[in-house]
Parts: sequence; C-alpha cells; structure tokens
Amino acid sequence: MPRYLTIAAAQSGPISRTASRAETVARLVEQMRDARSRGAELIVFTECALTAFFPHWWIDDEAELDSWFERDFPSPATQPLFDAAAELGIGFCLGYAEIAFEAGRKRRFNTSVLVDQTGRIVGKYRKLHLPGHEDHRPHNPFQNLEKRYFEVGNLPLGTWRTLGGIVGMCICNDRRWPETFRMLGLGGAELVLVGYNTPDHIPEHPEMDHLVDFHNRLCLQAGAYQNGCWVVGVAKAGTEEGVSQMGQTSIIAPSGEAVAMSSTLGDELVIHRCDLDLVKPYKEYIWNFARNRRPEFYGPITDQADATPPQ
Ligand code: ING
Repeated sequence: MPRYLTIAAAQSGPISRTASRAETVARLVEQMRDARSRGAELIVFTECALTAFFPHWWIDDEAELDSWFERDFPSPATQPLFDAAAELGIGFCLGYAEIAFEAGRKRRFNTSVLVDQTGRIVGKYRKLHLPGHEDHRPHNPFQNLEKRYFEVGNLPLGTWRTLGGIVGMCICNDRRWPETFRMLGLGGAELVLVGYNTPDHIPEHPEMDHLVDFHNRLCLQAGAYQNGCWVVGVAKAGTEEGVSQMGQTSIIAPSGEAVAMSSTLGDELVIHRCDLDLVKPYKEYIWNFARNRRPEFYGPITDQADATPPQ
C-alpha cells in the first residue's frame, strides 16, 4: 500500500544582505502557497533560509552579528510562516541562525526546525559539522566563518514520527559525513531533509571546484541508498553578495536515484509525490541493520599498517 507524501523542495535564490526579515518571510510564504496549490504536504526550505549566508563575510561587531540571528522563533517577523502552515495544512522544514540562552549564557547555533501541518514545531536540530575557519582570510574571495559564528550543535541527529513517516534533518556540511546519514538511518529515518549554502569555488582547494556538483550528488545519493531513505537537498543558489553558489536542489529516492532536480539558480519549487513505502525493500532486505550489520566488529580502530599478518 503506497504511503504517499508530496514534498516541495523550495530552492532559494540569493537573499540580499539588506533584505528585511519581513520581505524574506513573505517570499517564503509565497512559496508555501504555490507549493500547497500544487499538492505539496511538506515544503523544505534551505539552510539559513531567512537571511543571506553571513558566514561568507567578516563581522567583528557583536550587535551586527546578532542581527543575523533569531532570538525568538517564531517571532512577530517569522510568525507568518507558522500561520501559513496551519492555514494551508502544509508542514515545513526551515534552517535559520539561532540565538539561545542556555546554561546561563548566549549561544549561537546553525539550526533547523521541522514543523507539522498544524504549525507546531515537532523537531529541532543544530548543525554538528561546522566547515571553514575562525580566522579572517582577506586574501580569499569570500570567507566561511561558521566556526567563528556558530557553536557545534548540542542536539542529537533526531528522527520524528510526523507527516505519515519518520523524518530526520541535517544541515549542509553534515551531508558530507557518512555518520550523519547512518545515525539518521539507525534512527529509522525514512526521509532526511537537508538545506545547504554551497559555493561553487573552494578557495583553499580550487582543484575541486569542477567537482562541487558531483560531490553534492554523491553525498545525497549515497546517503539515501546506504540507509534506504528519501533525501531532499535544498540549495540557496545563485550569486548572493558576490558568492556564486550551486543549485541542484533535488529529491532522491531510497534507490539513490534523483527523481527530481532544479534547473535554475533562483527561487524554484521541485515537487515530487514520494511513496515512503519505497524504503521497505532497502531497509528490510538490502540494509537490514538488525540482521546484517556487525557493530561488534567495527573497531577498535588500530593502525594495521605495521601489523604482522596472521599466519
Ligand atoms: N557549506 C559548504 C558545504 O559543506 C563546503 C562548505 C563546500 C565544504 C565545499 C566542503 C566543500 O556544502 C556549508 N555551509 O556547510
């Protein structure tokens, strides 16, 4: 019996650093309305979907840095997203920069929330794998200062029963680490939602530039196939404040096949009716974790290079 969930991957074109939250939220709500009118029950926005990707530039004023973050979520500026979810009956996943006051201090995270079709937050995740650097590198055409602006997340790679399935989230660089998808797979994820801001130039390693699109597909498709889950990858695309970013927003089936992909570098909805039960042959036969995995033999990690081979 097919268990369909129609998903809209909402690729975002560039967001100006001068755009107000209200302008950007209105843009996202318009995508929600468009997605719902085309049958979507879930819309997936990208990483840091409310603002330009500010880790691309040096900020040494705390007040300016804080202006890129959400202290309250929802806030009056972002409440329209939740109102639209409840009005239209569409869930959403959204990445944003979060300020939280925990353990008696202000903390900053690169965060993603999962909201159901009633507008209720059902899940939250904070990015674990922070790429880039803490130092200012003025000789680079742009920065990646996530290690400076965000703390490593302090929430698990969770999965939640909602929207008729088991859903997990990760954020951008997380998708490059196989542990991410495996932990979500072990958590039973049938659907993994991931937004990304990925430049098509790597200042430290320009020899990889021509592989940016391939590496994105490799990570998403391998993650889907090796854990028998659907994967929705959503780009902030186009040239944003001088930084050219890849698109390639896509929906990947548990087979690892890309069933839908964007063809622009702007705001674009990529919609597919996903049968969540397509995970079954992979989870129950190809990757039967309970019967076929052997964690008891995965370690300890030792340097076998100089070991004497068994006689
Ligand atoms: N961006 C990039 C990403 O992981 C990156 C950083 C690009 C790392 C290319 C390695 C290679 O897609 C974010 N925001 O993590």
